[in-house]
Amino acid sequence: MLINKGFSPKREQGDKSRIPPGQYKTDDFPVLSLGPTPHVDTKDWSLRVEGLVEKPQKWNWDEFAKLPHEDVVRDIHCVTKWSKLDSRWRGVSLDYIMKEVGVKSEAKFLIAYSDDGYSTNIPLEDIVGGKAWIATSYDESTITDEHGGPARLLIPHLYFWKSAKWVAKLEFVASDAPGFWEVRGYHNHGDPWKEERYS
Ligand SMILES: Nc1nc2c(c(=O)[nH]1)N[C@H]1C(S)=C(S)[C@@H](COP(=O)(O)O)O[C@H]1N2
Ligand SMILES: [Mo]
Repeated sequence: MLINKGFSPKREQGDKSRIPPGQYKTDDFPVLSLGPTPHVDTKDWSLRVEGLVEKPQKWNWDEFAKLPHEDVVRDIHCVTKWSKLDSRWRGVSLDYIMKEVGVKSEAKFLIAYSDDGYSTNIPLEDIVGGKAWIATSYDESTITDEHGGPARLLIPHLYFWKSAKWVAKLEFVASDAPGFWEVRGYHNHGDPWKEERYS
């Protein structure tokens, strides 16, 4: 039997209040991908930011590494019902990226595109104000291929399918356009506290 050194009744109570309805707590980090895991080398990776922006940008890995990174510790929640508390990431905030490119006032949604053909849509109010990052590290190491390395979107307050792995392009648009899972019956928004699982 495993003895959890950190166990205390109080702590367990606190954890419970952090698990959204219908979810269970796991200490694993399950992998959920559409297809085979791509390997995206840092020398081939870039992030393009375009659409309704004043100054479209394309950062390669070395350029992106120079942008201000923040440490982020957040709970994450997958629609397949696992929740993982205090996951530790490092990344560049979408607030910073949006300021750099000058997102126009007509823009209302972000569509994120990945190297495996995946996409997902997020309203801007869910990415501004310290809610979303382009993560380049997990648990103090580089992000592994299966978890979306070298860089993935991280939007911890929404179900984890919104956190696009192997992210390659961010497009700011005026009208919403459902992404890969959203056209296949997943909820358009995906708030775990409201159990916005399927539409
Ligand atoms: N590019 C891409 N991003 C993706 C996926 C995918 O298949 N491709 N799967 C999504 C789904 S459904 C989930 S639950 C999470 C899983 O992330 P993980 O494998 O790191 O746990 O990634 C999301 N991001
Ligand atoms: Mo998922």
